Amino acid sequence: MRNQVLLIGAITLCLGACTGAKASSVAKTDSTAQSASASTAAAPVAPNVITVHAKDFSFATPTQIPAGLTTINMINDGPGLHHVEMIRLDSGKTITDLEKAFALPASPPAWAVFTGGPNAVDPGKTSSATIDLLPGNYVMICLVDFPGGVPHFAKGMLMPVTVTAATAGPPAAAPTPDETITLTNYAFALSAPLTAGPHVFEVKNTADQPHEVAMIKLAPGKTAEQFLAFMAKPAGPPPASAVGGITPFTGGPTYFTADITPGNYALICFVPDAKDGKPHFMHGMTKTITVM
Ligand SMILES: [Cu+2]
Repeated sequence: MRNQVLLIGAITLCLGACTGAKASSVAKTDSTAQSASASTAAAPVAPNVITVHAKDFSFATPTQIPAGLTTINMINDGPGLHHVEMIRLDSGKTITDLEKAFALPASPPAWAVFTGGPNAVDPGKTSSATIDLLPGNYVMICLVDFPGGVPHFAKGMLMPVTVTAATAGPPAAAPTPDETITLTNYAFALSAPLTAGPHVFEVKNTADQPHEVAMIKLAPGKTAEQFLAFMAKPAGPPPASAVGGITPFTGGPTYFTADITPGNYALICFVPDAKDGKPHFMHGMTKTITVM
């Protein structure tokens, strides 16, 4: 139980601008606690933490990450909306192969494994997600195509990242969620009504294709439909702010944190459908939630 408290502490710390120094001091505290009780089994440790800066149109990121559960804190340096998607390249495929595949109208090939990451937040904010990284070659990519319809990876937001063998020691324990979101074709199901306050969300995708959670806080009186209309054709002030979530992935679980305040939220999936290429929100994959 005490370790769970420590883990939640680490995640709460990282909701703000989490630095590598903070992360390593958390890890140190944890390993000191372990050696103090050497007679007990190795205690689980917090996930590895990395910090990524995103801006128009590049990422500043560590290019080598040890395998295992990893909390990615993405700081959006703006001025646009950005997110982090980690795509694992299997079958010896390269970043050039991925760029070629994305240039075709077809769905992404099976060797491009979508593993998620922190979803879009407004400029100046931090989005935090925890995902499990296997050793291999990954591409960190921004699929956001707002404004103008050209995906940001085509403007430079793609970076090769090598996930190396896990570091020695006990494996990291998963964050302790207080809410589970289950993704299906084409719906979001919440395990409990959403309440105000900081939350750790667990997200499971039980479908046969990638889905995402784009979490949006609607401006007073605005609807998810008005937000989607704005995304298609921006005019006037944005009717919502982006507050994070998890980028497209299969399987899971993945985790993200968000501080929820009273008002209306929308969960939206923008992933193009595997069968007809239409974004999943056009298949009904939006959910509006009122938080008292
Ligand atoms: Cu971007």
